[in-house]
Amino acid sequence: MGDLLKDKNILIMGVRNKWSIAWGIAKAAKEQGANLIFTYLGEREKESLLKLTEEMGDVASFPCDVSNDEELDALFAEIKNRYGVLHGVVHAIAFAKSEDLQDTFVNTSREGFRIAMDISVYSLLAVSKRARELMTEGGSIITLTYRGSVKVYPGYNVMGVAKAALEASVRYIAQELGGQNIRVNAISAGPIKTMSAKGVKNFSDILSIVEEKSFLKRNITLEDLGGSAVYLLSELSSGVTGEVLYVDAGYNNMGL
Ligand code: NAD
Ligand code: IMJ
Repeated sequence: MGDLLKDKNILIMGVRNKWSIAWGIAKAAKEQGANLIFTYLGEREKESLLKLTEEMGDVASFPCDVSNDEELDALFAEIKNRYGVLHGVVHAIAFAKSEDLQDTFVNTSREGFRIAMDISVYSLLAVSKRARELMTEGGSIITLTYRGSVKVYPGYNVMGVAKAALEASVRYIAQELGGQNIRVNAISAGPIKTMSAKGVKNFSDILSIVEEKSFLKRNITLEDLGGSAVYLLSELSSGVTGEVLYVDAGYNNMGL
C-alpha cells in the first residue's frame, strides 16, 4: 500500500476481464489509495467486472458505450452527482471490425475506417471534453497506444492509423487542457495477451521476438503497465504532458 493516489477519484474505462490492461492499472491505482469508478460495455462485461471488483470493496460501476453521446453524458452526470470532482481518467478502449484486422489495409471499408476512428480515437476527445468539467483540481488523463502507429505491423492496419491519430490527439488535447493543469499522456504498451490480442496471427511469435530482442529480454506485464500508469496519474509526473511513454521493455529502441 502507498498513498500516491490517496483521495483521487479515478475513472477506469476498458476492463473486460482480468487480463485487460485497464484491470492491471486499476489494481495498481487501488494499491495507491485511489477511489475507483469503472465503466463497462454491455451486460456481459458488467457481470465479469462486478465479479472482479467484488474483492475491491468500495467502487462504483456504470455502463458506457463510447460511441453513444447520451451514455457518455449520463456517465459524467452521475460522476458529478456522486463525487463532484474527478482527478484521473484511464482510457483503455479500442475497436476495429475484425475483418479490417485481417484483410489488406487498402481494402478497409469506409464504415470500418469510421468505426475504428470513432471508438478508438474520437472517444478520447469525447471523454476529455466531459472530464475537464469535473477536473476542477487539475487532473491526469491517460490512454493506451501501440507502436503500430509509427511502424507497420502486418494486420494491424486501420488500428495503426487510428493509434497515430490517437497519439496526435493526445498532443492537441494536452495543449488545450494544460492551462487547467490537466495533463494528457499515452502509454505505448508492448504486446500483451489480452482479448484484444486474441486471434492475432503469429501473436506468440511476436512475443518471442520481443523476449529475444528487447533490452530487458522479456515481455511486459500488467504490473509494469500499472506502475507506469500510477506514475502518469500521480503528482510524480507533474511536469509531463502530451507524451507517449513506451512501456515495452525497451523494444522500440532496438535497431536490429
Ligand atoms: P481488452 O479487450 O481487455 O480491452 C479493450 C476494451 O475496449 C474492452 O473492455 C472493450 O469492452 C472496450 N471497448 C471496445 N469498444 C467499446 C465501446 N464502444 N465503448 C466502450 N468500451 C469499448 O484489451 P486490452 O489489450 O486491455 O486493450 C486496452 C487498450 O490497450 C486498447 O486501446 C489497445 O489498443 C491497447 N493496447 C493493447 C496492447 C496489447 O498487446 N494487448 C498493446 C498496446 C496497446
Ligand atoms: C491487433 C491486430 C493485429 C496485430 C496486432 C494487434 N498486434 C498487437 C495487437 C501485433 C499487439 C493488439 N493491439 C495492440 C490492439 O490495439 C488491438 C486492438 C483491437 C483488437 C480487436 C480484436 C477483435 C475485434 N476487434 C478488435 N479491435 C481492436 O473484433
